[in-house]
Amino acid sequence: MKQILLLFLAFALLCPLNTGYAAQDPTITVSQGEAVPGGQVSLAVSLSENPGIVGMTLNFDYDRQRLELLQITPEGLDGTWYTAEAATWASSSGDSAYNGSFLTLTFRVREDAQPGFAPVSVKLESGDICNNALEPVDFAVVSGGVEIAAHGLTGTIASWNSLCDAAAALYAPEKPDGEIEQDIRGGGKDALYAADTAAAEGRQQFSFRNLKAGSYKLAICKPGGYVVKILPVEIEGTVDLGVIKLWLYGDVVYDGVIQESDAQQLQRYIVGEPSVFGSGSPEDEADRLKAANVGIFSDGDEELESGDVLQIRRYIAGLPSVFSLIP
Ligand SMILES: [Ca+2]
Ligand SMILES: [Ca+2]
Repeated sequence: MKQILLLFLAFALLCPLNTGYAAQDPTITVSQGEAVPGGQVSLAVSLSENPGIVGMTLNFDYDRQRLELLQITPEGLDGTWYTAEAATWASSSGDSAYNGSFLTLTFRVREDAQPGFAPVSVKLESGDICNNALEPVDFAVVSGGVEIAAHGLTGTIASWNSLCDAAAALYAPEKPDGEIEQDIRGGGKDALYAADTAAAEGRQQFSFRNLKAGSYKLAICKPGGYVVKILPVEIEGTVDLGVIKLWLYGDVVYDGVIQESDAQQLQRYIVGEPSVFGSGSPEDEADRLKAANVGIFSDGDEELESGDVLQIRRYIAGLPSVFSLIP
C-alpha cells in the first residue's frame, strides 16, 4: 500500500511537468514561411491560451538586412489597431479571449539576402499586454521566420579532353550571342554571374548559387578550338542541366581529334549522302553543324560547303588554314 502511495505521489509530481507548461501558457506564435530573394512571404501571428486581454503593443524582431516588413494586417480581434513599425490594439468590448491568427506580417526578402533561416519574433516587455483590470498579462513567445531559398544552376561540362579550364557564365537574355562569345573568351567581363567550377573524372562540374530568378543565357567556353556553347536557361528554384558536351571545331566525327574521317563525313553531308550528321540528338546535330563550319573564321560564311572541307584537309596536312584563327 505504501509503495502504491509513493508511486501515486511520484506520478502526481511528474504530471504537471509532462503535460508541459508551454501549451497552457498564454502564447503568441509567429508562423514560418519560405521565399526566395526578391519574393514576398506572409507570416501569421497567433494567440493561444488567451486568458482575456484588452490591449497590447507588439514590436517585431527580424533581420532587417534580409527582410523588409511591408505590411501588418490585423484580423480576428475586435477593436482598434494602429500599425506601423510596431502594432498596437485596444479592445472595443472589454476582455477578449480570442485565440487564433490576429496579425499577418508581409515581408519582402531583399534581393541580396543570404539564403538560410531568417527568424521573426515578437518583442514583449511586461505590461505590453494587459487585461480590463489593467493587470499585465504575460505571454510566452514562439518565434517563427522565413526560410530564404536560393536559386541555383548546376551542370557538368564534358568533352573528349580533360576539362580543367572550361568556364561558365550567365548573361542577360537580350545579350547577342556574338558578344557573349567574345566576352567569355575574354574572361566573361559582362557576365551577370560566373560559375564555381570543379574538375571531376575528366569532366567539369559548374555551379551558380544565390541567383535571382529569371531568364538568362548560359555561355560555356573551353580554350583550344572548342565551340562556345550558349543556351537559354530559366532559373526558378534549383536547376540541374545535366551533362553539356563541348565540340571541337573541325571534329565532325566526335572524338577530340581532327582526322580524314571528319573531312569525309562533312563531304558526305554536303552532297546529301548518309553521314554522321543526323546520327545524334537534335542538340548534338546543331553542335556538329556549328563545329563543322570552320570556314566562318576566314569569310564569316554560315553555310557548310567545300571550303570547310578544304580547310579541315589543309589542317590535317599541316598546311596554313583557318585553324590558326580559331580562338
Ligand atoms: Ca574527329
Ligand atoms: Ca562555311
